[in-house]
Amino acid sequence: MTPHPKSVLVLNGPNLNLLGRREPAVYGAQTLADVETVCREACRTYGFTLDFRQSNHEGVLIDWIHEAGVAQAAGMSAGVVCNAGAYTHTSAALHDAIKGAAVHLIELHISNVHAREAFRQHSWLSPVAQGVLAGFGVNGYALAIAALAMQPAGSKQ
Ligand code: CA2
Repeated sequence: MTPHPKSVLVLNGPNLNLLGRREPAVYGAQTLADVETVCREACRTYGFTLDFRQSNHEGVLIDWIHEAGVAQAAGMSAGVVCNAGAYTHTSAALHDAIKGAAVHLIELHISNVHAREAFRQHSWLSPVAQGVLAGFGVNGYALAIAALAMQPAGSKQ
């Protein structure tokens, strides 16, 4: 019997709905709809289904991470790709949610946060993420989905 395809949840945090409309020198000209297309293609390549979401609200992102933990425990989710936007640098609550839900989560940034202002160089997510990708533009989302595809089944990495 063919196994049910696993889903990948791609979470986008505050202000990412503005992508492509402001600050193209930092974030490029592609919109969030273009990012969704990049993710959809990558998911098709690896046989995942895509669940693509954006919220400007911390609590909503936390609820979605809890949901992903339940889906992962049921064997239905390959993991989460999360661009938490500026909450990356401020949110102990997101740190606790990722840890509590025990999700495979890849932290993603479009820009190279380490080459920018000092406040962007601390992340509350990195200590509880499986890995971190930054500075590859919107193609970083495809790289993150590839990384989820390469993790061994049942891996706790
Ligand atoms: O590089 C990234 O992907 C960031 O996560 C983007 C966040 C920023 O706070 C992080 O330090 C790095 C900002 C997302 C807001 O995106 C905008 C896009 C266009 C115009 C204004 C904001």
